[in-house]
Amino acid sequence: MTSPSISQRRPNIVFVLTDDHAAHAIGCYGSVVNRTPRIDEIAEHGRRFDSCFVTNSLCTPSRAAILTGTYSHVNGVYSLFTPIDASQPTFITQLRDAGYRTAMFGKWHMGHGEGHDPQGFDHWDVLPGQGDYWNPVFIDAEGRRTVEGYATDIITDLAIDWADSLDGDDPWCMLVWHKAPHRPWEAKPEHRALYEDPIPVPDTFWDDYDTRSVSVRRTAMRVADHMTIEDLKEEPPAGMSYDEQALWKYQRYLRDYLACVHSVDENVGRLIDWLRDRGDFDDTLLMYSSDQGFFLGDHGWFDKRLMFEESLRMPFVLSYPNRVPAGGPYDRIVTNVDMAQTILDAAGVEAHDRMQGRSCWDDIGDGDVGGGDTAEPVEGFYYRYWENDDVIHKAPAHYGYRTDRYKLIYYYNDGFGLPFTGFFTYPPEWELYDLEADPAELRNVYDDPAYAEVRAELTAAMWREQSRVGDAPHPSQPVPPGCDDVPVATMPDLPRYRWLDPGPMH
Ligand SMILES: [Ca+2]
Repeated sequence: MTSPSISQRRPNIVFVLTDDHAAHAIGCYGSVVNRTPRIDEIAEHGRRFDSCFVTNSLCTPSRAAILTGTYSHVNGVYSLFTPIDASQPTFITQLRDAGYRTAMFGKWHMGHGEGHDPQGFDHWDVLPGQGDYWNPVFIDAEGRRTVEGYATDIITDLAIDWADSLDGDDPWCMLVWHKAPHRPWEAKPEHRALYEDPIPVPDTFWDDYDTRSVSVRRTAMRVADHMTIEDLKEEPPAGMSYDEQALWKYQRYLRDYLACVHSVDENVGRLIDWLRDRGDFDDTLLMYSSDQGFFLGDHGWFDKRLMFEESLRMPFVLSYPNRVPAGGPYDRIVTNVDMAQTILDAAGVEAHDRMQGRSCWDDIGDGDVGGGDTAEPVEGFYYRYWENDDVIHKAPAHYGYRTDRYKLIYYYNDGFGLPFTGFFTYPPEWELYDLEADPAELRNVYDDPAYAEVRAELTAAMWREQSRVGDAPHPSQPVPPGCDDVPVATMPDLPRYRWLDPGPMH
């Protein structure tokens, strides 16, 4: 890797990450339910990633993957209940070692206390756990305090105040990581009023799950059946049929969700305006993403966790006008594991040897800063959701492999005793989707003889990719034909329920 020339100023970096913001609730991704002019503005001046995916569709594990540039089985953050060992190398520690000043504001959600609080930051100021929308408590190195106001505004205020307080020319990087638009979607009243009109209902809202696995049918993430009074804020009106009530809940859910997004968009606009006022917009790497996607009534669901597109796809837009020519959508597959190395490459800073991703900087930057070799596009990526059958969402543990056209999923339905997983195991099941013939993923073709060859190829490709990233297959999965020579990783030493194993994690 070559170093940047001395005349090139290293970029300041602003990374805005939201929680559960689906790409299909962003204007530039073609949303039919809302508009987000300020997030779109980043894409207009830079690039929009159309095939950015999460490798474990859950908040805490995705954050750990983004920071460390590694998969869950390497960073040890499998679920919501496996706090991070915050001493791991991250893109933040790499930047700091290279002279960057670093800060973190907002939602951390990877554990608190010794060993789990943020590390590698000159300054951090975060919400405890999920945090509150209104008058939230913040934790910093000094302790806890309550800040009056609305979380999305406050997080932006804290970030701007910190950067404005810096003297000198050394570059800086700040993470502006919002709680919004996470459940329970407590919006500002004036924003809620913007979404009172009936919101379009997704075509798949009444999905009957025909041909889909029992594993998927068991999930407790249906708008009609599993939204709580805290989500809905009030009981549905009396006298409604089941279907009418489902639609009422959908409207209520989307109204509040989109109103929370509205505040996010406004605050992204505040950051853009602030950067422009400082004369720094063209020379700043400004990124917007979310820790995963979200079901917005698609397949009748809310929440995430599954490999279906709405949950799997991450919105990701970035601008850096002095180095990234504004271009069309970037179509190649990238994942949250790739973000750390892409950021480091943009800054001309070496990645840590342990990082498992690939930088796509040479595809989008002007080539003068990073200097790595342009990477060949990957054929597919590996995914694994570990939090099996938790008591609330009942989502199955599974792994899978997605290419541009196909998606193979193996539901192994086993929690290994990981904290907060269910105690039951269920028979393994497979799903296979042809995204070209069936973009809505309504037809599982795993048992369709017409797909036998595709199925065999994908099963082998997944086995190889799982091996390449060092993860272990579930013992129930047979070795695919032709894969006898592929090395199989051993299972990592998993954290378990405290009473099952009082050992390493707690
Ligand atoms: Ca999330």
